[in-house]
Amino acid sequence: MASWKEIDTHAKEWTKTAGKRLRESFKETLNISTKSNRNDLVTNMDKETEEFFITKIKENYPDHRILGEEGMGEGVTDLNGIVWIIDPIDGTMNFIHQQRNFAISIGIYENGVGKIGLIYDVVHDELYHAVKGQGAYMNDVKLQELEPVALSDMILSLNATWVTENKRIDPAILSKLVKDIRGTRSYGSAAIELAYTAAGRVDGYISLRLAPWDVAGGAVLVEEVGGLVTDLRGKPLDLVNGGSVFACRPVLHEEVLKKYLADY
Ligand code: 2AM
Ligand code: CA
Ligand code: CA
Ligand code: CA
Repeated sequence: MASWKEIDTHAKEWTKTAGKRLRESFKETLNISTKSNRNDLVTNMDKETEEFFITKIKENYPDHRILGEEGMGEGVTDLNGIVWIIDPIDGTMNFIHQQRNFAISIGIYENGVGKIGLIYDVVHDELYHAVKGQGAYMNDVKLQELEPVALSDMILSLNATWVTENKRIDPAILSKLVKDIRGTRSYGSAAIELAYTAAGRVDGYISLRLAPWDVAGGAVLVEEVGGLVTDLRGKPLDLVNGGSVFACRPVLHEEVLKKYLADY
């Protein structure tokens, strides 16, 4: 069996190569189509990037399985064995409209346990990276263990959707939290928001609707620096079906769950 060190080296190398290709694609014309609705976008580069990873993984690790957003891997319905959970471009709307604030996100899991997390902020050339039990890094800089902060000092990454009328949560619940903390930020890429949580640039991240590939890489990063990643009820993430996500510094995670999300 391949060593984790080798898998890790490959994953980093392929991510850098795919990122370079994405930067180069800025000078080409994008082919954009919609998925479930007019704001749910996908481009030829999302598909090309996912295909690139699938080809590399199959060539090198034929027994590994792949769960990717664009569905070019096989239909994965459990996390048995080694599974690469891949979002080729997280933040496609940003990729199209801003040419920044998007990332390649990869989580490599063994029997449901996150072993490697990689989030590559392609335009800033920032590779957030963790191997379980070996620390987390942004490029070559080691990320510090997350310390608790006071709720009144909290900066929360959150999409405004969740404090307006929506199908998933009573907006009163999160607006109360938003009023009590220092401030909110919204980057439009779950992967970047989770990487920022791991790096301590924000203190937490909440979303009511995420897919496995949005969080698989970020969860490994955040947990490696002592943060907590659960759903909004404090339960473990469902990395096959997706759902809500609350990633946060220690202690503060529990406080927010108890004081604000008990009624959710
Ligand atoms: P994407 O760009 O890969 O689609 C935007 O707020 C964040 O939510 C991005 O991480 C985006 O990922 C993700 N997202 C967009 N539509 C989604 C959907 N229908 N279900 C889950 N996540 C979604
Ligand atoms: Ca998408
Ligand atoms: Ca995504
Ligand atoms: Ca995507």
